[in-house]
Amino acid sequence: PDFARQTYAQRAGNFSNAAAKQLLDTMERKQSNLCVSVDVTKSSDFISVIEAVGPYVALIKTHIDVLDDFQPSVIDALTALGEKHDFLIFEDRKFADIGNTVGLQYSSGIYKIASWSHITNAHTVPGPSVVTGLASVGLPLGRGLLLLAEMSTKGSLATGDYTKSSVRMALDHPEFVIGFIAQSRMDSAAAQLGYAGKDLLVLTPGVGLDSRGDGKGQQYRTPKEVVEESGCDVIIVGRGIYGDGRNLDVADVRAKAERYRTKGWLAYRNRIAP
Ligand code: BMP
Repeated sequence: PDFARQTYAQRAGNFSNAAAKQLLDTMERKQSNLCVSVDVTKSSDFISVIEAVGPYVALIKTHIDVLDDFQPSVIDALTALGEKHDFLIFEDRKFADIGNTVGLQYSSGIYKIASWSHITNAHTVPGPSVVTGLASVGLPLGRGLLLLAEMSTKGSLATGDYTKSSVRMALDHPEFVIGFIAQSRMDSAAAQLGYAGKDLLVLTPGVGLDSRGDGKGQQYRTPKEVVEESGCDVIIVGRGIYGDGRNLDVADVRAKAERYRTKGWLAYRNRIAP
């Protein structure tokens, strides 16, 4: 099957993992393939941005460790907004250690990521034990994992054989790994590895409509390039929506989220019914 031509609702049936099904169903229900990455350092701004964009997103991505004034109550507020606005939560933790350590980092410490984040991600550099270590914590909770198969940054080393080996790691753990952070669909790599029948999601950062880069290595492509031309499933947008995070203009943040949601959905419609 050509998964890139299926609807998100159809694809929910391709997954056994609860978080993947929930994400695809949410995308279909809200007609949104937008994930907003809320990389601000004040908890009050964090909540303000999420309140503003909540109606337009299927997923909120966090870097919970950049909050200067983190308190566990922020997680309660985030979870409540997720229920109110019908979105899932993705902590962009990029785990990259031995299985025992990543299991502890996922379950414990100040953040207790596994207790609130539906989806998280990992670098594949340690090999398959990073997946099994995280799965031992996340799978009983119905969580899902994304593997970083490619990065958006200039000069990224995650290319070629590294990317292909990351695809193999995902295909070997279909109950917990739901897809990738990547810049394009991984179907041809999967087919080369002899797994043409397995659907995996592609969530893509480095998306912007008004800029091609940030001067610090980030590279931006448009929703059309990412979803329609490269076959990715979810656009991840941060500063394209809230700028540098200073002097937040909530009405403008809302308008930008609406704009990215519209562009992302149009690119998806064009892809499934060209
Ligand atoms: P922005 O749209 O403001 O450039 O933010 C992009 C977000 O996506 C950041 O949170 C960054 O950590 C993340 N990200 C990325 O930009 N490129 C990758 O390859 C992987 C990421 O997780």
